Amino acid sequence: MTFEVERTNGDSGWFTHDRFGLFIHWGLYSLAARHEWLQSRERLSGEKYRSKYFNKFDPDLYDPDLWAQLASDAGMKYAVATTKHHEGFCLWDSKLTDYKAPNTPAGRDLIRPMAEAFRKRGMKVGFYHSLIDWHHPHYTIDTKHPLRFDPEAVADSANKDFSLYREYLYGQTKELLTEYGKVDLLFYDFSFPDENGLPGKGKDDWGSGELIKLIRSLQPDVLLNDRLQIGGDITTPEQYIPTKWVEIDGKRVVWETPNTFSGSWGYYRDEESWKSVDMLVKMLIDVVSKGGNLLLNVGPTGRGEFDESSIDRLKGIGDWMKRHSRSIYGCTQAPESVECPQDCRLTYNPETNRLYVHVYSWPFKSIHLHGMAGQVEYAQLLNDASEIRFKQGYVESGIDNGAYKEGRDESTLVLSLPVKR
Ligand code: FUL
Repeated sequence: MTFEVERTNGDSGWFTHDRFGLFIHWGLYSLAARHEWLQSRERLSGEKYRSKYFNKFDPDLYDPDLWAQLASDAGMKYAVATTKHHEGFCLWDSKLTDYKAPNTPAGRDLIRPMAEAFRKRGMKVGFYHSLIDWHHPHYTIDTKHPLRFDPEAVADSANKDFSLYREYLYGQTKELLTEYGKVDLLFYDFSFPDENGLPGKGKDDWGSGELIKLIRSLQPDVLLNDRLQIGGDITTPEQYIPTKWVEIDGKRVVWETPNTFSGSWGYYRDEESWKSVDMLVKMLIDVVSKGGNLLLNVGPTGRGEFDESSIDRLKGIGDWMKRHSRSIYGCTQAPESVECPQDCRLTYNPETNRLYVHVYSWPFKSIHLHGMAGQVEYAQLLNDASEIRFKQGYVESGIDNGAYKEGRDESTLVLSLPVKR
C-alpha cells in the first residue's frame, strides 16, 4: 500500500525536501551584542546609532567558507542572510546609500562572498530584507520607531515622503535580485497593518503588489515569504511550532518556522537562555512531523565569527543528522490514518514509503502503531540499520523494545519502517 499524503500548495520542490536551513542575523547591532532591536529599545536616533557603531564595524575574522561548512555539517541545506535589518545598515554594496559595509572598516561587500560560499557547498541562498528602516530619512515615525517618543521627530514625520522610501525599497530589491546570481528565497520582514497604521495610512504602503510583480519579473522561481501581507509562497510562524500542519482557508500551505538558539536573533553576549542540542533536534523533528521547515538562526559576532555556543549546537545537531537525516529530508507528516503513539513523533517519506517513528521515551514493552495493522514490512533502527522485532496485530503493529537502553547517545531513537506497497 502507498499512503497518499496531501502535499502542499505550489511546487516548492527543493524547499519542502530540504526542511532545514540556517538564518543569519548580522549587522551593526552585533557590535552592541544586546539584541538586534536595540536601536528601537534604547531609542537611539539614526545619527547617534550610526556615530556609535558604523566606524567600528570591522569583521576581521569573517570567514564565509567556515560559516557554510558549519551549516552544511549541521545538515542545513539552505541559508537566509540579513541583507538589511530594521536598523537600515546594508551588508552589500548598494549604490543607493552610503550606509553600507563597504564604507565601514569592513571595506567590502559582505553578501557576495557569503552567497558564493553557500553555493559552493551546494546550499540554496536566500536573502532576508527588512521593510522597516530606521535610518532612511523618509521612513515615517511609526509605533516601533526609535524616535516614537520624541515629539519633535513625530511632528516632523508629517513632512516625510514615504513614496521616496518605497522607491528605495524597490531599487534595493532590484540590486539584490540582479547582482547576486540566483536567489532561491526572499524573506521580507515585516508589515504590521494594525490600526496604528504603517508608516503613512495603512495596509499597503509598501505597494506590496507592485513589489511582488517586480520580484517575479526579475527572479520568477524565487520563493517568497508571507510578510508582505498579501500571500506569498511560505507562511512563517515565528518562534513556535503549530500544533499540526498549517492551513489557510482550509488548505494546507508550505510553512517554515524561524527560531533562535537563545532569546535574540542578533549576537547577544550575555544571553543565558540557550536551547540544548536535544531540544533543537526535537524541534526539527517536531517541525517535520507537521510538514514544515526549520530555519535556525545564528547571530555572528561583530568580528564575524559564529560564537562557541552556536558552534557547539550546530555540531551536536550535525552528529544527530549524520545518522538520522533520512528521517528529515524528503519527509513530511505521516498519513492521518496512523495514530502517533505516546511520546513519539512520526515522519514519513512518501517517495521511499518509509515511516520513521521518533521515540522520545520508551517506558513500555512495545509501541503500538494503530492504523498500521498488516502494513509493516520490516523494522530497523535508523542509526545502525539493526533489525527490530515486530508483530502484526489485528489493529496494530507492536514494535518490541529490545533495542532501547536508557542513556543511549542518540537524542531520540528512530525506528525506520518500510511500509508494504
Ligand atoms: C522579526 C524581527 O523583528 C526580528 O528582529 C527577526 O528578524 C525575526 C526573524 O523577525 O519580525
